[in-house]
Amino acid sequence: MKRQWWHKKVAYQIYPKSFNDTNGDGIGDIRGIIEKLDYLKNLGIDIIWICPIYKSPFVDQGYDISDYYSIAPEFGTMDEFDELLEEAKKRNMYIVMDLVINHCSDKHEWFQKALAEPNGEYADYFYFVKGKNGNPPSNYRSYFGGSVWEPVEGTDKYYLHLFAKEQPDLNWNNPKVKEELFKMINWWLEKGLAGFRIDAIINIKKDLAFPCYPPDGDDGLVSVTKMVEEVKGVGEMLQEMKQQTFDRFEAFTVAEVFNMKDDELPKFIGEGGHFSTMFDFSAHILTNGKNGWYDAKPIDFAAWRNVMFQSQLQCQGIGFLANIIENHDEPRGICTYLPKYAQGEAGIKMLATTSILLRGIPFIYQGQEIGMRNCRMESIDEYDDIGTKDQYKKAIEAGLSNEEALEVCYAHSRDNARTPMQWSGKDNAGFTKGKPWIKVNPNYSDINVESQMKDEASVLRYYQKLIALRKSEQYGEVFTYGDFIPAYLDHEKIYAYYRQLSNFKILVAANFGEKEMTLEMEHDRNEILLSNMDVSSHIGRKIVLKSCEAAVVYVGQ
Ligand code: TEU
Ligand code: CA
Repeated sequence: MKRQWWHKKVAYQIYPKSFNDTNGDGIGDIRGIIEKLDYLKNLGIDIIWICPIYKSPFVDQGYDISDYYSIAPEFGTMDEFDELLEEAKKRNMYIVMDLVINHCSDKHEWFQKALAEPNGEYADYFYFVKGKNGNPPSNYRSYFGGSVWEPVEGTDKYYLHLFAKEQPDLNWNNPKVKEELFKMINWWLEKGLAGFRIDAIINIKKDLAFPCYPPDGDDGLVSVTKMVEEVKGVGEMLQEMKQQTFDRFEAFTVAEVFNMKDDELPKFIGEGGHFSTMFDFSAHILTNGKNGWYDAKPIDFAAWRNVMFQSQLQCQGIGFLANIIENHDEPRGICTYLPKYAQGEAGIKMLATTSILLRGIPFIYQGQEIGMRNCRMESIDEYDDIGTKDQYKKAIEAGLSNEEALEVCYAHSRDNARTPMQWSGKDNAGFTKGKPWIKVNPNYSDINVESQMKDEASVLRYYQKLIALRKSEQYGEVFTYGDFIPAYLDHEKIYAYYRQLSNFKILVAANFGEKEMTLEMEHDRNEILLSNMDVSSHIGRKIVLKSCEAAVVYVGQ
C-alpha cells in the first residue's frame, strides 16, 4: 500500500450553518469556524470537511450552487475564507470543501441562459429532453420524491433533476460542462484547498435513452437509482476528472457514493483509483425502508455487525474507507446504532471506540464528539429539510397519523444532525446571540462542550483519548495499516475485532448486550490500553465486559 499524506489523519465534518455564529444572524459562519480551530486541534483533528458555503438560494441547504466561485454572504467573504485556509495551515490542519457537480442551482447563470434559449448552447449544459406521448421522458422518482422531469416553459421539453427541481442535473456528456467544472476545481485547489468531499458523484452518468423501468411504488414511478445502477461508464468520467484536476495537486478526495457496482471498488479507491477514499454507507443503508422511512425497521445488531465487518474485509488489500456513524444527511449515530439501554455515556463511548479504531480514515461529524442526539420537533413546521417534508407526506399518505409520522421523522430526519452545535449551557447553547435558523436541541444544558471540557469522564474527553491512542507513536501504525480481523463472532452482541500488523496485535472488544460477557483471551500477557469504564489495567486469560463496556487491549507481539 503506497503511503499517502492523509493515511494517519483524523477528519471532522462541519455543517457551517449550524456550527458557530459570530455576527448574531442565527447562521453559523466562517469566522465561527476560525474561532474553533484550536478546539478542533485540541480534539486531535487534522482534516476539516466543510459542507457547501458557495453562493446558493439554500433550497437544499447549499447543495444547490448558483455561483461556484463565490462564498455565500450568509457565511462571510472570500477574504475570510482565505484567512481560514491560512489559520488552518498554521495549525497543520487541512481544509476540504464540498464539490457539488452532479447538479447546480436553477438560479445559476447557465440554467437561466438555458431557460431563456431552450434550443441554445446552454440548454446542452443540462438535459432538455422531449416528452413521450405527452408524458415526461421516463418514470424516474427523484431522491426527494416526485418525477425527476420538470416541464421547460414554452416548449415540449422537460429538464432532468435527480434531486429537487431547483437542482437541474449538469450534462457531463458536454465537453464544455466538463471544461468549466475542471477549471473551477483547479481554481479552488490553486487557492490551497487540501481536497474535496465529492457529492452524489455516482449520478453524473446517465443512460441517454432514459429507459422506463417497472414502477417500484404506488406513484407509478421507479427510484432513479435503478437507472444509476444499470448504466455503465461512470468510471471514464471520474478518471478524466481525476487526471485533469486532483492528480495535479495530490488532492485528498472522499467520495459520497451510493449504488456503486460491487466489482468497481478497486477502480474507485484502489491504487490509482478515482478517489482517495469513499464513505462506508453499508450501515446507513440498513436504515432504509422499502417504501420510505415509515416502513423502515430499527437496526438489528447482528445485521449491523455483519455489514460493517463485510465492508472492512472487502476493502482490505484494496484501499481505505472513510468511517462514520453519522453525517449531515443522517440522524445521530447514538439514536441509530445504540439500543435504548445503551444510549448513556458508556454506550456512547463504546460506539465511538468500535468506530474510530476501524481500518480506514475516521470522519467525526460536528457534535458527535459530545454525544449530541436526535432532536424531537413538535410539528412538521419545525423541520427545515426538503427530504423530511417529502417523507412526512409519504407517511401520512400511507395512513400514519400526524404523531406517528412525526415519530418517523424523529428517527430518520437529517435535521437531527443539523440542530446547532452545543457549545455551552448559555442561551441557544452558545451557538448564536441571535435567533437560530433552526431549533436548538433543548438538551443543550446537559450536553455541551463547555461542561464536558471540565469533566475528565465526559464523552468529549474520551474522544480526545481515543483519537490520541489511534494516532499515537506506539500504536499509530497498527491502527492505520493493520489488518482488520473479526473476533468472537460466536458471541452474540459482542462487537470485537483485532487490528494486526505483522505480530503487533490489538483487540477492540465491546459488549452491546445487556448481560455481562466473559471473553477467553489467547494468552495472559494482555494490557488494557483504553476502556470506557474503570477497569484494572491488567487482565489474565479472561476479560469480563459489563453491558456497554468497551476495551482496547494490547494482546502482544
Ligand atoms: O446526498 C446525496 C444522496 O444521495 C442523499 O440524498 C441520499 O440519497 C439521502 O440522503 C439518503 O441517504 C448529497 C448531499 O449529502 C445531500 O445533503 C444533498 O441533499 C444531495 O447530495 C443533493 O446535493
Ligand atoms: Ca452568522
